[in-house]
Amino acid sequence: MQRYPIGRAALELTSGDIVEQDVDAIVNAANEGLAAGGGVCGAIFRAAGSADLARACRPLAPCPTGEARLTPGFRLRARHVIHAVGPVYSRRDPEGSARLLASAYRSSLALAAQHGLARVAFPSISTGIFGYPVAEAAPVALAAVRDALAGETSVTLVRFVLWGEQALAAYTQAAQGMGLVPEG
Ligand code: AR6
Repeated sequence: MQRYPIGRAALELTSGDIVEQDVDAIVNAANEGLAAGGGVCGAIFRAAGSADLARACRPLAPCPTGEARLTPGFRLRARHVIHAVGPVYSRRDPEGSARLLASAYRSSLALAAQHGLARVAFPSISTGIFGYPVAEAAPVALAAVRDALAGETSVTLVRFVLWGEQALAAYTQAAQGMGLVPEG
């Protein structure tokens, strides 16, 4: 696990399963319909209780790409789930994809701040079923988080919980590339 101070907050990069995180909110890599899907979304629905989470999501849909919605966490350790919709990666429009991906992270952290939440865990949004290359997504994700943590916010911890060592390596390299210096 790597920990980077940013203003009065911290950014952590770790590998593991986001479903198990004991934080105020875990972020779901959602779809615009806020329906149960595969990947991290399927795992979150199963662990929270699919029927409860689906019932909470229904009135909040649709959630346009780049936006986020908050629900309770039900049976999860986390009290809340922030459902963020990243883009399906477009090879023809990587800049547009990056704008929407940054917006998904920004919207998630704005929602966390609106609700006074302190500790938020993210997966690597869009880099599974939505096909965003992780090496391209990592610097976009980290820059959006760094900018949000540098502003006025209740959020004191953002933890990326990455699925596998390859994703962790991509995010660690992106953090280095941005000049973030790990603690200790
Ligand atoms: N904990 C942390 N990360 C995980 C976990 C987990 N338990 N499981 C998978 N990942 P994806 P997307 C990683 O496909 O690309 C769904 O059907 C995974 O390795 O979950 O944003 C939704 O409903 C990858 O790096 O999300 C949408 O329709 C990352 O999480 C669509 O898929 C994101 O992969 C969203 O696709």
